[in-house]
Amino acid sequence: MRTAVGLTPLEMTLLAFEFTMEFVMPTFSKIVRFAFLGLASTALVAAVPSVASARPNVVVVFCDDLGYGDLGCYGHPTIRTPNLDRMAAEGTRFTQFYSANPVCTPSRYSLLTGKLSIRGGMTSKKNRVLRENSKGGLPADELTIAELLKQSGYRTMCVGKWHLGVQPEHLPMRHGFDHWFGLPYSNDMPKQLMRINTDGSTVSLGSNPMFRDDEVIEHDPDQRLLTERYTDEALKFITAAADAREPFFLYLPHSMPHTPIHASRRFAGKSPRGLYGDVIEALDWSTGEILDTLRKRGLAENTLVVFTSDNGPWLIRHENGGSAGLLREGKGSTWEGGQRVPGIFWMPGTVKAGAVTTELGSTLDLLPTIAGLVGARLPDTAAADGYDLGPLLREGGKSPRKEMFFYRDDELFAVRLGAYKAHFKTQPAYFEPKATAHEPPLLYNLDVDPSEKYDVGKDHADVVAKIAALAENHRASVVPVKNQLEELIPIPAGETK
Ligand SMILES: [Ca+2]
Repeated sequence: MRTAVGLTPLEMTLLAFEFTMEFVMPTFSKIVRFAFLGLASTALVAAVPSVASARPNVVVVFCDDLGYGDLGCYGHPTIRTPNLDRMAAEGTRFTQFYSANPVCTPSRYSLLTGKLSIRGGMTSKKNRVLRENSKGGLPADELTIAELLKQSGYRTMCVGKWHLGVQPEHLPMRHGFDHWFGLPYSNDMPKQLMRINTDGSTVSLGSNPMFRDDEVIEHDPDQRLLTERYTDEALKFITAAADAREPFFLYLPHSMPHTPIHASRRFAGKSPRGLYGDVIEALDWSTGEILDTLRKRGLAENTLVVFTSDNGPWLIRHENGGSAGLLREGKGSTWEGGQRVPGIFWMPGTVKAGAVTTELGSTLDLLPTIAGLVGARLPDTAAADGYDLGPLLREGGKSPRKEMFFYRDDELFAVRLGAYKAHFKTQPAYFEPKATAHEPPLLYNLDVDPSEKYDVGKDHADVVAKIAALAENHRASVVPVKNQLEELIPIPAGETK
């Protein structure tokens, strides 16, 4: 409880005691005075929830198809994002942060496991993402952030879009999450979720099902309310964990701004950017609610919050899709606009405040970074493609990440090393069935030319050779595994919308 002057009763007592010591009893022994203050301070610490010594909480806010250029703090001229701008001002903002893949399913696999999707069979030319009738999904033997933290005694929850498989063994509850509230796949897939029974027969769970834990609780939810419902669930989870004084991990993969986009009455018609702006401003509000709740509960300094996106903007949706800013192309492509996304890290007192880093980072780095933060040991086989960004976040300086591998489905299309990115193959995100091979590869200096306009390969044969060797080494490290995206369950005639 705080008084009108903002002090707790214990702080008032201490102040009164200070006054007595300074002005009423100036001859009182300083030794006795300090002893009393020491005892009183101990009592004060005990009266406030002990956050400094508790294990750090982790919140990952993961937008769907949010582009590099869609936030105020990333230069959008008309979308207002005061909460995310403040989060960036109080934390560290990356200008060269990458999602691990230009489409949903492989990107989500990589965030949770710290591995490129090729290593888990979670990418395919045949189906670029998991379907509502896919047999496969997130393999059981993968270590996810949720499993790591659950093993360390954390409460864990997924709120939002999963998109890592629809069979029971692929859902969040089997991959380290105590609870789940949300949709199993994208909001533009309002189709029959198909399940395989133990006897091999199949059953439909109906169209666009909303789950709570392992149960379908409704169908075709009102998409205007998704962001607010997810936020409500997230705040309830944080509050319950705070009440129980238990460390927690919240994974919040929003359904928005993946099309079809929708905004509630509270946000609709408010943004000069139109409906897309309304949707982003709702996501900004949502993140602000989470940060405010952490502040109010005294958890701000003990909670890492990460805000990022699963891939670049869906440009073929025109005004209903986002912006990659000055980057080339968008979702679905291995040009920078497909994978370079906003990346904001916040943990006051731990993550450097007001920092803007041009160093490289990726969603692949979240698992090792979180393991380092909470002091959990990662098995040698885990997070094969991730780095611990902890020292960079705490102190600034150089990133351990010097390279980035860009996959289109199961093929390595491009590799970045330092400032340079070589494209061995290119293909527009959509409407072009074949890739173009480049020999020698196209080479861009991304520090100088972030829009990938000027091929400088002929002037830098040494860089091209170095990147080609890195690509060869990487390819040799990939062990073939069963593909999870290719097998589909037939949907009975008449059941497909
Ligand atoms: Ca996406």
